[in-house]
Amino acid sequence: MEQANGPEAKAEGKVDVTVRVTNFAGRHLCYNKLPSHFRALDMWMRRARGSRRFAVENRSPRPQVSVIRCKSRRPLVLQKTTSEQNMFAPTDISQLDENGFAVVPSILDQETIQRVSQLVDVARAANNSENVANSSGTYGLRNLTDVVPEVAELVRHPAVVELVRNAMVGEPFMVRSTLFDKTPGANWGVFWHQDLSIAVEQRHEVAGFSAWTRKAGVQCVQPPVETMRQILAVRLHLDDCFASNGALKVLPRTHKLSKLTTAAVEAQQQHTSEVVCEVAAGGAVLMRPLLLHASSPMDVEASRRVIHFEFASFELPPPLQWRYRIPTK
Ligand SMILES: O=C(O)CCC(=O)C(=O)O
Repeated sequence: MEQANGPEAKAEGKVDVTVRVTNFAGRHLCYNKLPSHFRALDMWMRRARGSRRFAVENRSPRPQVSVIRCKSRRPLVLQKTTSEQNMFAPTDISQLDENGFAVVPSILDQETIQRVSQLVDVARAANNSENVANSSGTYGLRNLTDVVPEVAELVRHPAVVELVRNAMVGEPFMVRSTLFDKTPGANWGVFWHQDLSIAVEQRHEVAGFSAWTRKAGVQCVQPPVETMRQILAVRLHLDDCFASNGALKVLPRTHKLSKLTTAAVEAQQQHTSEVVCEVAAGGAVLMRPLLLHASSPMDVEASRRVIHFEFASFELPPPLQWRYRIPTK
């Protein structure tokens, strides 16, 4: 692979790789472009090679085509990614409404990733009331823009703005921010669930709004399901994120359902093939909150920092108000 892309490509840290995906009998399934960052690609290929589900062959030098054969009958989990030139094209997220999620590589540049990572790590080390922690340290930060105000700059980052505006109707603003991390000391997983709550300024009894709770001092409530359908989660990755270090897993198209009971969640899990949203540092996963999602503990010693933003472009029924309302411009 290194030879095929030439020393220049490696020096730049980039490769342009097309992967042909076939079933194990060799029948063509699709072509996928893989993440263009060499390290991410390398990790991905190593993982695919190590897996009993895939056979990986490298083919023709330029453009490089790797053939991946899927041994299992379950669909191969590969994100549709695109080249850097057209990564903000609407087609990148064309499946969002149908599948309830989309994976978009290379949204944030290296400098931004490093700066935000440093700020977030400093905040984690401090003892904030927003910290979600165990004895081994902090593995989450709620109300992230309260703790690290600079994170709000990401909401106005041109690539993030373009992405969010392509995905939403109206004038989007950010209504909630959370840091999710996994560490060897806090190696958590979360079972299949939907995100059902929003953060509001103050409690007011309004028809259709129920299950009031306070999280890290912020009033939260479950709005009607139609309200949740209009929200978009944008997860920005500060670390490479693969199945091995606890990437988000989703059950495609389940966002079209309503609020699900535990039994209904289990039934969906039986009948829907999960997709692992693998993405390199700097990439994003877009997700509708009602989509069933989960994540597993890491199999490797790593960290997995994800900034999870939620965006809306509508007001709540008065007198309810959003707790956070950070505009994209
Ligand atoms: O980041 C993860 O792995 C899980 C996040 C999650 O459970 C959520 O967004 O509700």
